[in-house]
Amino acid sequence: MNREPLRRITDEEVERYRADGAVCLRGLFDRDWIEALARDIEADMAAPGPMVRINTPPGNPGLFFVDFQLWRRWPACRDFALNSPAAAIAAALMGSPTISFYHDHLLVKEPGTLEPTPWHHDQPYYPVDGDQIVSLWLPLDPVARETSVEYVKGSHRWGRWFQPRFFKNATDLAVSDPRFEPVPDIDAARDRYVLLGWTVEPGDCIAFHGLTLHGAPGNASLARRRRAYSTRWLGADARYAERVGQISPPIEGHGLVAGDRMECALFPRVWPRPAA
Ligand SMILES: O=C(O)CCC(=O)C(=O)O
Repeated sequence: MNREPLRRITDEEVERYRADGAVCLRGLFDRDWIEALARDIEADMAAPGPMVRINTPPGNPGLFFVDFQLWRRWPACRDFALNSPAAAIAAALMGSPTISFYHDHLLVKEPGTLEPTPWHHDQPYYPVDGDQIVSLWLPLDPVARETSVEYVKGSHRWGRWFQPRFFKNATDLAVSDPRFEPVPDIDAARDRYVLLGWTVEPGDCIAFHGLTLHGAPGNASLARRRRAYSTRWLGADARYAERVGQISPPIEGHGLVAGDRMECALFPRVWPRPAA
């Protein structure tokens, strides 16, 4: 498995991440990563963790399966968090001297799944303030543009925070913040926004900022699964922030207090690489 990205992250990619809030990065992870992660994902779906969510109502076709914190339970996911090229990619995109691993999020849409991923952005779900928060969305299957996640270009720079919602039924999480406002209905006005989205292959990843609005359709393909392993990475400016109410994922036991750097056993520093 490659420990460093298979190629250098270009200045143009860094600029796209910073200006657009989302960038597709091609060909950074070798097949061994994809196969090892795919094995862990099958194991997790057979024996999910305590935060699992099934977003498909009984009787609907397909399955929209979501789980978190696989890295705490499965070896390849743990290796990915601690030793994969992802930390170097996050550091390059955010220009941060240090990176800590925050959490992972598995999203599987089996063939024929109807349920969309509602439009949202991630940071309001988290007890994290700061600008250096990036997700790497890693597909384990080829994903066509029409099945892939879409991003509202530049929305990470709107200075707006939207109310977090459960993916299932798009109901609000019980968390409030004076900054929160309802998520705009992007689908009702798609021509008012520039929407970014890509056809992707295993080995690619899409990097997006914690405040970039994104959403995805169901998986209309009847032949292809859509498995994605999405991981969150924090830079040096990220700080623990107390939130009143429900956060997601509900990671407890870290011992951090407001204003702390997001670095502890549960959010390990992974960049620079610890000396061997
Ligand atoms: O895979 C999806 O449908 C959505 C991904 C997502 O919301 C995320 O990675 O934050």
